[in-house]
Amino acid sequence: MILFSLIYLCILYIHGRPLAIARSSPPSAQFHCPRQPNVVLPLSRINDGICDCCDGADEPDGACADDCEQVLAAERAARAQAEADFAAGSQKRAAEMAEFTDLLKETVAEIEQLTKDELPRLEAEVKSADVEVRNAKLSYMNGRFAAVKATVSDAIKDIGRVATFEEIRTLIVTTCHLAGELADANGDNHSRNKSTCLPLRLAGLDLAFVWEDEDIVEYKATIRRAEANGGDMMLPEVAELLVKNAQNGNGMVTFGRDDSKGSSAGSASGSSTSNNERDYDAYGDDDYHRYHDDDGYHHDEDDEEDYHRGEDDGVEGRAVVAADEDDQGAELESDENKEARRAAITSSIASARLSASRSPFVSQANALKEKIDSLLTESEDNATDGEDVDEKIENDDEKEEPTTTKKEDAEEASGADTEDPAFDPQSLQMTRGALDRRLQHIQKGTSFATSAMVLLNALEDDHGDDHGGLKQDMINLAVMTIYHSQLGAGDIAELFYLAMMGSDPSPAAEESEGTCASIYSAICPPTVERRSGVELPPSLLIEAAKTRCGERVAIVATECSGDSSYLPSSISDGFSGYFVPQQFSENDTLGKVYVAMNSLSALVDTVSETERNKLDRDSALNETRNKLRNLEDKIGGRDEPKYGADGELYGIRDSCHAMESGKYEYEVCIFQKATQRDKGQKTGGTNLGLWAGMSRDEETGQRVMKWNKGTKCWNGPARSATVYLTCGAETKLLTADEPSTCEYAFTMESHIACDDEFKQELGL
Ligand code: MAN
Repeated sequence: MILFSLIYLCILYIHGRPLAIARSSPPSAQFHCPRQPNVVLPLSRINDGICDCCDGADEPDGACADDCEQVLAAERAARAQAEADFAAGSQKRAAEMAEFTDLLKETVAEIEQLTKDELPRLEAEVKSADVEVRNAKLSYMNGRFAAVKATVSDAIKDIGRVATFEEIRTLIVTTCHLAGELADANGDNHSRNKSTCLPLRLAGLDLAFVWEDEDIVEYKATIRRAEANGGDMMLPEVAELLVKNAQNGNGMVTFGRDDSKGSSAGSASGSSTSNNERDYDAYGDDDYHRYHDDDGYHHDEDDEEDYHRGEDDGVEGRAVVAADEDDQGAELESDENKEARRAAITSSIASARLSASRSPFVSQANALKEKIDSLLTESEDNATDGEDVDEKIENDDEKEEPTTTKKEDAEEASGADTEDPAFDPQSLQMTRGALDRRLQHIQKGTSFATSAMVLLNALEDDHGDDHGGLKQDMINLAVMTIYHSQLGAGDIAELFYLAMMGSDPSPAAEESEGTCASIYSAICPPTVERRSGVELPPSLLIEAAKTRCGERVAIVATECSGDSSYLPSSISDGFSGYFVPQQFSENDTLGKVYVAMNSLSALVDTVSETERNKLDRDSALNETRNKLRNLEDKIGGRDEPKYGADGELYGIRDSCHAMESGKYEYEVCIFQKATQRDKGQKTGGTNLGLWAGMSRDEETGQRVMKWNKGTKCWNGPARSATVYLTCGAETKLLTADEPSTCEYAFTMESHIACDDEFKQELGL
């Protein structure tokens, strides 16, 4: 209260004489100015030569002039002003507080209604929408499982019974192989993981299991299964993945926890780089030859022997690696074991008939590339020698169609190549590019096949001695891998025949190795084999094989008959016996096998519908939550109301108040920041701090507003500002000061300070 009194005293001191001294209960020895009952002087002020009383009663007679009329008038005017200010200010204050009270009442009621009724209702709706989504996904999954089951039993009928384990395994691996080539040819990037056999992964999902931690350095993977009565994985997890893929259509495919990693997970665990990834990226570079011989494929007879499986179920002959693992019973696998497993896989793929059928193309392509490179280098050399090749290249560049690079004349071919008038660097580059692209397809095929081996080995390990279960899984996987491979019946028919031929190279194949004799000489004309009364391959594939033979045998004959010293002008399909796999088309005979899979779209639609509903429910809930937040903001929060306990700051919320002082203009904004600017400066300025709240001085009861954490003072504290409030009709800054460097003090009058305490203080 002392401060209040002091301020009031200041106001009432005019003409060097006090107008009144408020509220001082006079101690015994005091002097009362007779005309001014409120002016009470200590005795020391008597006869001190200063005229305190307006009539000079505190000094000897005649020492002071009597200016009581003036002083008392000013005192009356000041008091009248204070009373008027208080009347206006307190009225305004009361009105604002009443407005706030109404607002508070209304808003709190609304908040309560939302919190008690609407929010729980919406939350329940979201929850049940969630359940609906989950159920829809599960029913999609079950529908899919049923469709897969129907597909497999339709597709396989008795074939599964008569086909050997090894045949089924080969079919899966080769399907992956061709799927890799096809994916690369289509420029597919459906998975972030580019080297894993995606169709096999998806087939796994269709059977409710996923492979994880596939490692193409260590050639290992693990399996997680979802089973209704347990398993390592929850069925909803599988449902989630299946639905995601179904909804994405041809978009990004997802197949489990590790689908975002490269399949080269192992590269992180050791210093060795993922060789498959590197081979894939740099096919034809030196890296490639580390794992492949000059044909492009690595052969290792010993390893190959190790890898062969028993004819009937193949399980007895499981890779020696796995058997050794059991013997050791050790967690840590020996380096030899790893190496053996690696060798078993690489050699098995390299020696497969499918790979062998690519060998002539690979060696021919590499030879041609070398030739093209040397021609191009020579042409560059000649050009720098100042010959007219430059000009010729420029002219050629302008031609719309590249000219043929095929040598017209065998003599010329054996002679000075660079002087060949038909020489066209641009065309050579295109040929080289076409060769590279195909080599890359082939490499991706090898990657996928390797992946298939790794994944299938993991499956075998997972089954342990359950040979029957393993074979059943393999049959199911074969059917579904074919489905996901997107390969047409022609290619699948070829693979079926290849699988039925077994893994021992046929005499014909051995003879033709490295030559352009294609697999068609082994397959065509297609024959039917009967095993225990079952025809192999199934009739629709025989038809497809017949068509394929019809299309290809003649092409192979032409494409393989050319003189290998010629540079072809373009690389046609079938060049050196290599045909890019063909994608499943709408009228494909294989379509019949997979009709059940097409009946699932309604279930996917249901999932999407429930998801849309869930999104709607989510946004309704969010809307209400936002509404609640806004309502709470409106009343300044519920727990620590920013407008003060009685809401007195509500009336001046977010208002800014400025004044000039010295060479600066100061501005303080309620709930915002305080700023110092040079006079005339419109924007920017020095930050004196952010709003830090209003409190009451414990001793004086005066309202004090604070801003702190402003711009740091050079060699001093962060700037801060303090505003001392007193009652006034308007809210405005009265004084500005910097009592201590970078600490700013202001006085302000505002109606918000016109409360009952102030009234009492002034004795109004
Ligand atoms: C500026 C202003 C002053 C302050 C000095 C401190 O000039 O903010 O108010 O005292 O900086 O260096």
